[in-house]
Amino acid sequence: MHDPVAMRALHLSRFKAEPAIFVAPGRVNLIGEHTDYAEGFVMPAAIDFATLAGISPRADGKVVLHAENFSEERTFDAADLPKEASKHWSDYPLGVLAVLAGEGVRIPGLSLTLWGDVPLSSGLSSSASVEVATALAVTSMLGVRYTGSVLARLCQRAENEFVGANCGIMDQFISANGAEDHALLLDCRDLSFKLAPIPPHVALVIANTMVKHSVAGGEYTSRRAQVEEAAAVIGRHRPEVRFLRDATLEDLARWGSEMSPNAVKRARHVISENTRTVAAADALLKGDLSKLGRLMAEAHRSYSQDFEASCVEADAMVALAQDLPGLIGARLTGGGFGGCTINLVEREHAAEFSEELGARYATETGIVPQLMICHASRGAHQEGSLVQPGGG
Ligand code: GAF
Repeated sequence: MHDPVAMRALHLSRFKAEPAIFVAPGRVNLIGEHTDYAEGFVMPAAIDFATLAGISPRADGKVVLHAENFSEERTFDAADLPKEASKHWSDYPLGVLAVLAGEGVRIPGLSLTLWGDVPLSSGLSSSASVEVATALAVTSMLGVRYTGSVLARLCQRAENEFVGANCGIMDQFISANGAEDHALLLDCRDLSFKLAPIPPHVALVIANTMVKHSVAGGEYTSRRAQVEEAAAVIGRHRPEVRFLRDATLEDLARWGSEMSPNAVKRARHVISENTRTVAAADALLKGDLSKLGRLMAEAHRSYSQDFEASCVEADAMVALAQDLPGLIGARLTGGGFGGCTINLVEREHAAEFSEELGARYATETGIVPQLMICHASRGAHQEGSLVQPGGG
């Protein structure tokens, strides 16, 4: 688990300066996959795993970035920061600095230590947590205060415009705005959201298939293109439809023949997933956990069969969980093609569930998975402070 005392000691010994420390969590998405860039709904929760950023000003005009996870330091001139990514971990903090600079923020000399325990390439948004931790650290040092929504947009732009990954808003938004013990139903059109409490007897059991996931990969991009193709075809007939958020299954039945077969399947997933996500939030708010579990099962089927974003290992992880004690619902979470499944599990069974699922998965696939029993945690904040960037 992340340790602010260790972060302080690390930054002090490396930079001989007292850091202010910021925390930004990773996330797990309960339901609502590949709907964010279709201006639809998602329902993620922030998790216990996070990136910590220690920051202090420097008088020499340098920006020094140290990533403890990679035991590596990079130094730049604050007045002449890179304008392009170099496929290196520093792209994420540099992307944030580039976007802030583009917004007219003058980037001063600073030392930034980054350390995180969000498993990398696992679909738990380690990149978003680095971006949000960096953005909050830098803006706080400068005395600039952004709302959580603005901070999230800036970080999404860092990823889209600098890193070059065409992601939506979900990951950065939940990292900035997560709330302890709550899932967050986000309307990705206007960034309005509703918090839904996760009952104390429910644990979030995250099961890492150990199959590497990346949003920078071609599959994420091609799925997004197919979703956009479907929206464009429907929009030719109903110009008010610019995103699949506004399309219906009837639209798809009428005009699907004008699309590629893949676009039809991807659209069927996105349109039905939007409906499921809103229904899932309603079920959670009403305490109807069996309905929530059924919706998660449907969501996984749709993600696997229509969106074709699952993989053999993730399908196995979901199937193997089905008859284990305490399971409420299981599905592949995040951008797809590997990564983790999310299992909502009765807390009293969570330890036994995790152990048994891990053993079954190892026997079936020959891969030793990582099982994490998590709870929904608060979004980005300064260590020791109760204040969050806040919604709006
Ligand atoms: C990744 C992206 F970064 C998100 O924006 C979202 O599209 C998700 O995949 C799929 O729901 O995490």
